[in-house]
Amino acid sequence: MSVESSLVVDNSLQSNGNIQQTVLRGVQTSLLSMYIPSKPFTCLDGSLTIPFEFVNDDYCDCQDGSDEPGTSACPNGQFFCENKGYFGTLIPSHFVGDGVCDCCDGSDEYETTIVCNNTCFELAQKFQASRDAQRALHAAGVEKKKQILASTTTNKSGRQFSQKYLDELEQDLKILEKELKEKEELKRQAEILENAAKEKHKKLCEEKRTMQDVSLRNNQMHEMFADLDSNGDSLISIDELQKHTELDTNQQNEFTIEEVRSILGSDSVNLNEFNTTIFDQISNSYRQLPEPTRPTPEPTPLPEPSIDSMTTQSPSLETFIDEEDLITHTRSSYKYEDEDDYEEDHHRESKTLATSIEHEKHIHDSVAPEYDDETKKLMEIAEEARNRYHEIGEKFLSIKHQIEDLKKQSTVDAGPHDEYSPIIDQCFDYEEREYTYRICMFKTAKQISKGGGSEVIIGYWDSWCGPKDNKYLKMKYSNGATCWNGPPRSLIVTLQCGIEQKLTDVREPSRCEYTITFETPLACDENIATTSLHSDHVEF
Ligand code: MAN
Repeated sequence: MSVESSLVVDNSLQSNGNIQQTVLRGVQTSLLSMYIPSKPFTCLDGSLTIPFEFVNDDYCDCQDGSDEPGTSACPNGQFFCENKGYFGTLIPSHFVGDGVCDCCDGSDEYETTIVCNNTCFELAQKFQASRDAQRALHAAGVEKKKQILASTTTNKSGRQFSQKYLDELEQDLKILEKELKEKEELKRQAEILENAAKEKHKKLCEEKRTMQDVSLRNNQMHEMFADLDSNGDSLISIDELQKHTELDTNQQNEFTIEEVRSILGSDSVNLNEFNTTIFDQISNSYRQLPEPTRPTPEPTPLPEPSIDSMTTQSPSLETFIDEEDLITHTRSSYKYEDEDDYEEDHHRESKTLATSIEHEKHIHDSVAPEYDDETKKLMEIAEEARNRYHEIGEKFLSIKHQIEDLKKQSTVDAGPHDEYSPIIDQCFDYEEREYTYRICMFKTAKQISKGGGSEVIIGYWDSWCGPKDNKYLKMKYSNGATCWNGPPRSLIVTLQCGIEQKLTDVREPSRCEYTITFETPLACDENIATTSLHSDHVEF
């Protein structure tokens, strides 16, 4: 029946603007066959059979309230508004005769003096208008949806082409994997040569250093011996050593002959004995006596061992150490120009030979060895091999991730006709006063604070969660960041047909449980777009 025809009201049934019915008032059309005035009435739950006069007599006989559909006698009764010309509706029967017009045809207020205007026609017109608007929206949206889906099929990242594209990527990956293995092998070989050369160089440096240390000690030892041997007879005697009171371990008493002898081990020692038994024992505490009358040469600054001296530019180990040089350097390291300086700088002057050796060693140790040309070349080759390996490695990983993403996409349930596939991984923002809400479809939903810029995950893609008959109406994002003293955050996105793709109307109806609407042409329905094209009127 069309809206217009169904709105025709039988005036013969009206009095005071309200519909007058007696026996069958409030009975749903589909149940009329159960109410036959010539027969006893059986409660609809089958619990009791009563004379038909008991129906709508304003006394509740049936437990299910079915004997009083047209009065408010049963607390659980239901009154059927026929609403001719619009949709019939059920209202609780205690609304009947309560002075409020609940049915658009006014049938619930038949007993009262209240005049209910029949608004069913008006409602039907509004419904029709909104239905038409919906139809137009869905029609336009469906066109847009077709365009989006068409452009997606020509887009390689779309799911329609994903299998073909996936095959291509997997082929590329295989080639890259092979290449990566080759580069890895080249790198491995280059690194073997590089490490061997570096190791060789390191050993050479260590040998040089050891020889240098030995030579340095030898020079110090000779120098100290010469210094102690004041009479030049190539022997250090007790009286010569006794002048060095700094060697007296017991500083309270004088440095006795016995104490000196116990250091020397005899009355005198030659160079060899001094070297093997005395030098190391006294070098820590030994200090040179001031030499006021001896003219001192200009102090030559102790040169830092140059990097060159550590490399193979020096032709051989033998020529690497210039002993003469070392003697000059060490001598000058603890000689000053005059005595005043000595007094003044005694503290500094009293630097021991041992510290001097340690200092030299330290300098050697802190100088990074410069590699010889051959090692440098091998290092360059290895570095190049590493770079090539990493270059291919990065390409390999990028393709691998693309494949993983595509595979993941292909397992996403993107709607009954795969219509939501174009928005997989696409992100949409909703700007609100305090936060930006960002939903990356089938992935994550975030709440981004505008003040501090901190991001809170309000849910990860979970599932479709619309009603049973329209599962694809709503999306669920769950397991977001846990609310303080509350549940993990979650979001329900309701999809709605719209011409533009946009998020609207974010809410937090319960703490940390968010809702938002996503308007998209992809949610537009061809069936709705064409429903009333076949008929200009909605049947009520
Ligand atoms: C933040 C936001 C709000 C949420 C509270 C809960 O302020 O995520 O949406 O209600 O935390 O503490």
